[in-house]
Amino acid sequence: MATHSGSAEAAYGLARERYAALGVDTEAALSQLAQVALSLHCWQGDDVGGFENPGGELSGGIAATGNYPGKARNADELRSDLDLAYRLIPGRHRLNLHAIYAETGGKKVERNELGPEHFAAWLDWAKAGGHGLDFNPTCFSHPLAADGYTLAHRDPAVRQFWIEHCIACRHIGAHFGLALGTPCVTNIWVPDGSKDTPADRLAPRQRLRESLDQILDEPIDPAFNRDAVEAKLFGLGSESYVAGSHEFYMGYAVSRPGTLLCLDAGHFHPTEVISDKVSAVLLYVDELLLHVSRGVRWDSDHVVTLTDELQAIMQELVRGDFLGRTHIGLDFFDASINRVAAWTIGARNALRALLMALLEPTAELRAFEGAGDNTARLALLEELKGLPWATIWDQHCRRQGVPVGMAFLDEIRTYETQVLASRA
Ligand code: RNT
Ligand code: ZN
Repeated sequence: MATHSGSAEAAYGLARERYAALGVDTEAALSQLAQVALSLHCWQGDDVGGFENPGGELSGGIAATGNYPGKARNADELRSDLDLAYRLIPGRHRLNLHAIYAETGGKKVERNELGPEHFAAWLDWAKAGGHGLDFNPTCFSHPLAADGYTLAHRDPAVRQFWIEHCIACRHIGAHFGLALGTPCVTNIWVPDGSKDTPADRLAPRQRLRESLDQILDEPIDPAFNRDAVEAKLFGLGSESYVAGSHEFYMGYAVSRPGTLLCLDAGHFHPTEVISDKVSAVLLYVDELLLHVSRGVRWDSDHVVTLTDELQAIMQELVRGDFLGRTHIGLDFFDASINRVAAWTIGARNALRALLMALLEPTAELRAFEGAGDNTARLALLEELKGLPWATIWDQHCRRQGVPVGMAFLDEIRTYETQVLASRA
């Protein structure tokens, strides 16, 4: 054991020297990394089911495919699964809740009547575990969302219901922010769109704008709650038109100061990347919410892997000094693998990519670029990919008291046998 940790320390020492030779301080990178809180999405734990209507159908143009055993059936099981994921992810992280994860004690509570009391157990749990909370109205999987429209619906009564739901959610968010001493980001995403070519692309957008204005009318102290809006390109059943497109929400957030723009990595054309949008958008909005996800063909919700784009996103946040203006959330739902592993693998990858970015000699790269030496810029960027960043990552895991390397999977396997296997 002593020899093992001795050799780990020695490996770290050598890796640290390699980086020091490039002018990179690995200790500074590790302390910065330790301060970044990811917002883990609760909905990976139960395939976006929620507890409002057990066994209810997921709608809104999103789908979780797979039937891996052990899905959480209630909030206690979901919290237990989350606790394990947090024990396997270095650092202290937030939880991103959806309104359908309310606990109403078996009583039917309409979504426009939800209040902080329906999230009391989540709040206690967050306090005990040191997790900040973020929140989302659930404008799908509901009879009043069955025809694919909510805030942009042509029926004013349907619109009103969803407006009231979103207002209730902002209040719940503010309650979380006040209670936990860290602002809650409440993110509005609506599925509104149409399968086939609409004759009127304008009217639903006008209605969506009007609904959002009503929702955001009441000022709330940003120390407690911050509002974000999330665009999408298309979904299942909204292939031809989505009212809340990128241009729609970009314009909305810019024209309504204080509104955060949410960029979901899976909500653009397949070759369009959000890494290139960060520096453009942050010229015009104060803060960003990211839904770090991975699109594969038509689907946008695969577990985050260590792709070029994930690295590019994190590089942009570090190079632009944008970490203080960016809330990093994860958004994927894969029901074909162990769900705790999905969270753990995705979150660890996001942090690994962030570490790689923090280990970059940005000043030197910019000096090459400034001098017009693009040859050296390319050479150094490629050299960096082979540097021992994984050794620095292992050191981070050790210091943060989480498993190093594949050892995290052993803990998940044990949990699978002892806990998940008994869930019907
Ligand atoms: C859907 C959006 C949205 C959802 C969650 C469940 O396409 O990405 O963020 O994933 O609200
Ligand atoms: Zn999203």
